[in-house]
Amino acid sequence: MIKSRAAVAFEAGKPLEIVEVDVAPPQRGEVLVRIVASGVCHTDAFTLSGEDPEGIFPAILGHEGGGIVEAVGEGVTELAVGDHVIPLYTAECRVCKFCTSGKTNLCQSVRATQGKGVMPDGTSRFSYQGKPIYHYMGCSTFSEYTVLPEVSLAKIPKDAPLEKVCLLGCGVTTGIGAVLNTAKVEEGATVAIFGLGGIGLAAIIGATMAKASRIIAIDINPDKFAIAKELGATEFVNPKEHDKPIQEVIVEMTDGGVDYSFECVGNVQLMRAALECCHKGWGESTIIGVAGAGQEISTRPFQLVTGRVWRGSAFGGVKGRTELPGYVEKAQTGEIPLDTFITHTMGLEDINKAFELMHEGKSIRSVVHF
Ligand code: NAD
Ligand code: AHE
Ligand code: ZN
Repeated sequence: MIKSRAAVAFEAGKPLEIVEVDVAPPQRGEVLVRIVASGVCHTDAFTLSGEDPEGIFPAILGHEGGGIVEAVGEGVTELAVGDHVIPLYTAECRVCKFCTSGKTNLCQSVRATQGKGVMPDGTSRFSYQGKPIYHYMGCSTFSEYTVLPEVSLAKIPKDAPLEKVCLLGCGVTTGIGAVLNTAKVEEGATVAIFGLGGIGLAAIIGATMAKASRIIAIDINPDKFAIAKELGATEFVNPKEHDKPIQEVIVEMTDGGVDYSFECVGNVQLMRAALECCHKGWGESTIIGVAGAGQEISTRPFQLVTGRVWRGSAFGGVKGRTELPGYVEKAQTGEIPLDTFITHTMGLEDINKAFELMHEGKSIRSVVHF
């Protein structure tokens, strides 16, 4: 057992508490990682709110981290002590039906136990005062030390700054990947992006990489427009400034609708608007936002009958172990400007401030340093 400073979510809706937890050694196929830094994603706040059907407490949240391998369990073959890694909430085992399908990044090798807050053997490596603390999304990066299956770690070059490339563990990769891998936006296409947090802004980068002709950035918080513009958005829409439904506004702006839209908020009404602002006959809408328990999407089936397509994207369709090193390289060359996303940094003791800043709409990404 080792001691680790961690921010524990003891109960839904309560601030995290910084305590010293016990971390058991990595078992067969597992790796102990020292987390150097972790971004705070809206999904952490979503689960903490109690809205996540898979939310389980007490747990150590966090899934956007960067760290260094501290120890490896028996049978670990591709990672060694000292390797730099990014934890993956979407594992990549390379042998399951999903990994070998060539159709999805949704590896299922550890997904069932991950969703129950435990390691593949059904137990937790974390405990506090002798009682188990659950893992979260297979990552638990709000802890100085965490344990993950080897298949849930992408090895990255040692010269990549972990306090920046940690953002590739979720938000930035998700937004870019949704545009390039899931929607496969092509040169000249028109794009609407709903929600300009870490995910939506990264989707703007993806649309810029794809050479979209118009990138319409939509948010109810106009403070987000400046960064959206810096990243390549060409038009800006605040739904609060319009009386008519936002899908009608976008359809009018684009002679019948956009080629591609992305919902990056997690609001089911907005998901409908994002679909319905797509062009008849070919427009495609990708849901990235995560909606709470019991929420459902709806639209007239006629929207689909007349050629619009509704799809979703998890981790941008990216296979983490294979593809994340390429994203890290793009960050290293400046093609993915991670600095633009990091609006705040703080020590673990101030992690609750990161949630406050997010809820107040003041941050894009807060990065917690250990
Ligand atoms: P964020 O809080 O940083 O940003 C959300 C943005 O949406 C804010 O700028 C906010 O002002 C804006 N917004 C809120 N209501 C709006 C409305 N009605 N119309 C327009 N804009 C509105 O969040 P984030 O970290 O960027 O995450 C966004 C969503 O993506 C969350 O639901 C998160 O859980 C989800 N997510 C999904 C994946 C995935 O793999 N599918 C990965 C990461 C995050
Ligand atoms: N646990 C929730 C769903 C949460 C969800 O949709 N998670 C996204 C990643 S959000 C990252 O910030 C995802 O990739 N899901 C795919 C998966 O396998 O979890 C629920 O509704 O139960
Ligand atoms: Zn996330």
